[in-house]
Amino acid sequence: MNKIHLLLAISLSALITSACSIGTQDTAAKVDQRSYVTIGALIGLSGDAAAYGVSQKKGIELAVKEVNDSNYMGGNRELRLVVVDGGSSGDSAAVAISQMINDHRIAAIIGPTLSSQAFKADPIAQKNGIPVVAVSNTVPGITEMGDYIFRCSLPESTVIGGTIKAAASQIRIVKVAYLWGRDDDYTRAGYQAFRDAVEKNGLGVVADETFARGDTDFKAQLEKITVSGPDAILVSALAREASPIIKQARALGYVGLIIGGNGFNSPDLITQAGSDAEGVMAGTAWNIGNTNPRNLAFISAFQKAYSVKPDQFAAQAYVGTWLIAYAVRTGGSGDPAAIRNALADIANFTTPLGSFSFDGSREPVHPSIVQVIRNGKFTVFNP
Ligand code: 1QQ
Repeated sequence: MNKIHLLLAISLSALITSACSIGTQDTAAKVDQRSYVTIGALIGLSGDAAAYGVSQKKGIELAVKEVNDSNYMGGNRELRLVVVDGGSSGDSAAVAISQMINDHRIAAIIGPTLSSQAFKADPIAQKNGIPVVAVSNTVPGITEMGDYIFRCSLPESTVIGGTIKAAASQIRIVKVAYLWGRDDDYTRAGYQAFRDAVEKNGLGVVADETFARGDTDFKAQLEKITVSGPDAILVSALAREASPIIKQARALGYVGLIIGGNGFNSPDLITQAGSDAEGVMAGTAWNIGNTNPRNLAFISAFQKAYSVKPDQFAAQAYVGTWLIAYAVRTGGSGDPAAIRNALADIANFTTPLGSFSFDGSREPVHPSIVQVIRNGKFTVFNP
């Protein structure tokens, strides 16, 4: 090697070394720029909430994978998911959210599953300036907890209002009986929503009975209700209590209508109540039969990933995750405050729930649906 060649070789190797070190610095710089946007999923994977939470987890994981595979957020940003079991009580959710916020640099939170948990957990996120997208909280007052709290789950009053209107005008029910859980925020709000809708539609009330979370025997209340001769029993219950209520009502010989709300929308209800669930009505934010192309794409991807059909809770959790990704993309940042501001601006975003917007109070705007269980499936009520 002559002198010139030697010099060339040395400078070439120096160039390569410096290019490599630029590469290393570059990668480090990207990490510093929060190229990972960490989402905390606080969902109920144990206890009463598991009838919804297990499905929510699937919806969230599918959305995260799709967002990352398509580099949807741009700028080398990727979603990183932290899933935490919030249990089924308010206290367990509060502990879980604090731990999640302490242990990770969380940019946004999805959950918690039950409204009774949200009332304990969300103020902690609000205080820490981390946006929350509720994907199954339907009780009034959720978004009023603060300007960082959003929900993509339709309030119970919306879905129940539509269901009672349909039952009154199409099935011509006249007299109703209430059976509701007295110790849970969701079941109490559902009872209130039923009462408002009953009054609005001019229906009569022949019985009003309650139960507690965890009860398994509802015969005493159902006997009083059946003797009073209602055209419909309006049940405000989580899935765990709803299934035995339906079975025990039928066992007592009640053949009339049974109507529920969001709490009924778990496939567990159909599995557990079996043929007794036939004809049960429930309002919903989503139905598997909706043929909008975005919904069809979601259903097909979900079935491919998990070999089971999605339910309302999977659909809403999937949408909640996409809303956060969309907010990162449109806001151009993975910082909590920027995500919060971009979420607030979301309008007419195409989702499996239909065209989705947040109103000025961070509440969801999209159509609600009335369902009836036919041949073991939630189908759209179409009299
Ligand atoms: C709430 C609900 C439950 C039925 C959802 C899982 O709507 O707690 O608000």
